Amino acid sequence: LLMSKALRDALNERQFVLHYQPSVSLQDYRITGVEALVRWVHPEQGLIPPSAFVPLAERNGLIGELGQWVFSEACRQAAEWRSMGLPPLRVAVNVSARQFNRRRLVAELSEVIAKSGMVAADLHLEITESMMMENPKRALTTLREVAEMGIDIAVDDFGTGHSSLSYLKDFPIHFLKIDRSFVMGLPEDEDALAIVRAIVAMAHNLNLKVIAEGVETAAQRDLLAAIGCDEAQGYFFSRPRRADDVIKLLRNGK
Ligand code: G
Ligand code: G
Ligand code: MN
Ligand code: NA
Repeated sequence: LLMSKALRDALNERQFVLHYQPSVSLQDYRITGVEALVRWVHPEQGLIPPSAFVPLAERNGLIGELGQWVFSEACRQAAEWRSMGLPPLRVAVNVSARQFNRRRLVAELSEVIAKSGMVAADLHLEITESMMMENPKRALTTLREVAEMGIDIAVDDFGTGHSSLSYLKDFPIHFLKIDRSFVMGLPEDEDALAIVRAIVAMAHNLNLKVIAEGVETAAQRDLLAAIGCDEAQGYFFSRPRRADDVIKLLRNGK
């Protein structure tokens, strides 16, 4: 309850910041985009990670307002990067289950995009398999509306949910993000490698692109590139960083 009140106050006082983790092409190692990750800038405790407050915000209903702030800040930042004449950079935003089920999601998104002046195609949404499976009919309608706005959709933590694969052919999905748990065991773990290979082959047959998450070593990067995985993200390339540090990375061209 105390924490709920603190989070309520934090929203009123806008005590949040987005950090951005780059993803790179495995063909030329250029930066393709960034994933926005929210942090709570607590006046006494400093930076608090999303794992410590996003689940709470889901439970107490503050996720709508928090998610709305994340959208508007990510879009504002995307428009700013565009205006600086940087190479096109997509900004991926995580959407949580309760936020995804809000009836106002699509209306809020178009409002935020219009207000920011950003290019809708620069925005990606990351959703999970379980979010699509909870109410597939409704999810399909929502995702179609989102895709019609020009926003690409990525399936986050792919391979960890309990879901059928049939949604992959019916839903407007553009990217699969291979969960870190599969990448972690590479290159030694032959079973993990078999799964990663299968995901990449299936995705490409369905015309989807694949992003490997949690890449921490050059050996993992090289193996994923050899398999034909399209993009990678992880500490090997960069930790999540502040917006001004993203600029530095882009200007250095790596
Ligand atoms: O940055 P970190 O490693 O602590 O992120 C942990 C989790 O928090 C990830 O699963 C990520 O999807 C989630 N997360 C980060 N930012 C946001 C956000 O803005 N909205 C939602 N719903 N989840 C987020
Ligand atoms: O669930 P989601 O994929 O949105 O979570 C992203 C989270 O993964 C972030 O909290 C981010 O800090 C973390 N992360 C990103 N890259 C790596 C990595 O290379 N290794 C580990 N252990 N965590 C990572
Ligand atoms: Mn994510
Ligand atoms: Na993920």
